[in-house]
Amino acid sequence: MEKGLITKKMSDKFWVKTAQNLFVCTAKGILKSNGIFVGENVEFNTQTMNIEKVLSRKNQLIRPPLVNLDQLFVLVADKPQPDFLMLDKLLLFCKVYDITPIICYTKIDKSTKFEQYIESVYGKFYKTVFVSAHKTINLENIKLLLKNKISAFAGQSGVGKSALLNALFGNKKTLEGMLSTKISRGKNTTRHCELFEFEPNSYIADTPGFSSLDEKLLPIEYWELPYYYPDFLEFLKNCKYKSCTHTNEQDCGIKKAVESGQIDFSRYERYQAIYKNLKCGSVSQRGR
Ligand SMILES: Nc1nc2c(ncn2[C@@H]2O[C@H](COP(=O)(O)OP(=O)(O)OP(=O)(O)O)[C@@H](O)[C@H]2O)c(=O)[nH]1
Ligand SMILES: [Mg+2]
Ligand SMILES: [Zn+2]
Repeated sequence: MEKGLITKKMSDKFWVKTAQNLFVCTAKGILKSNGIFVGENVEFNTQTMNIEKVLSRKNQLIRPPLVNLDQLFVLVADKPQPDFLMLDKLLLFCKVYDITPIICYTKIDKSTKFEQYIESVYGKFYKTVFVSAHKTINLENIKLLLKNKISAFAGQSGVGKSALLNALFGNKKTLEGMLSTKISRGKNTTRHCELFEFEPNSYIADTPGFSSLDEKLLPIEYWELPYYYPDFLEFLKNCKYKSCTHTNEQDCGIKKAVESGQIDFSRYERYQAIYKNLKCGSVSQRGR
């Protein structure tokens, strides 16, 4: 039996990387039906090439479908127009699953319309990097952040994930898509997640773009939501009620911070939307 890391999955085949080699394995029975994902640590039989055991996971994302991530680079750009609700959801998933998020503003060779917004709303609480794949701006910073970690690039289709990976590691690791000028949306060129080992113990995954992410999949209760907002924390003590949900209550520290401009109004609106969605689908709400 040997231990390895799943770096790629295609139909029912798994690419398993060991310290020395790369093997193509299969899986059977319950292991297969429970799902084995890219990023998984496994034990496999070197005679039969069968995966026998999946070791315990540090975390598991559904979108992108990856396990054991250390870091997630959430890409935004001027085009396609940023989906800040998606950004907030990805930051929330990272917080819940203990993955370090990095907001990566790319294509800065073109324009940086939202730079000020990102810096003022997120800059104090999340790491941000401003890069260009085409003009190789600030790529060295990203390389340093990637060292000895399992990381992934995530974000809307066409935001530039594959381009960034190609710019970082040359030799056209993945296919960069054409951005349709009419709708400013990328063609979905990346279809699966795959981990590239660019130096020993340093892995990066390109991921397919997606347009929705369901917060109801998170293993949290709706009332826990504010605690996953680092920008809310210092204001919670100003709420009159301990169980304040920061939605309809009077005398709410979060709402006051929104009124005084210390919390961004649209970020708060997005919090409300996520809160409502979590509440209507929550486990306790369904009476368990
Ligand atoms: N000007 C400029 N354009 C870029 C940059 N990075 C990517 N693009 C363009 O943006 C478009 C989409 O890039 P991709 O890298 O394919 O986007 P993606 O995020 O991988 O898209 P999916 O695989 O569909 O999820 C392409 O036309 C790229 O040439 C950049 O740094 N500057
Ligand atoms: Mg891509
Ligand atoms: Zn409150």
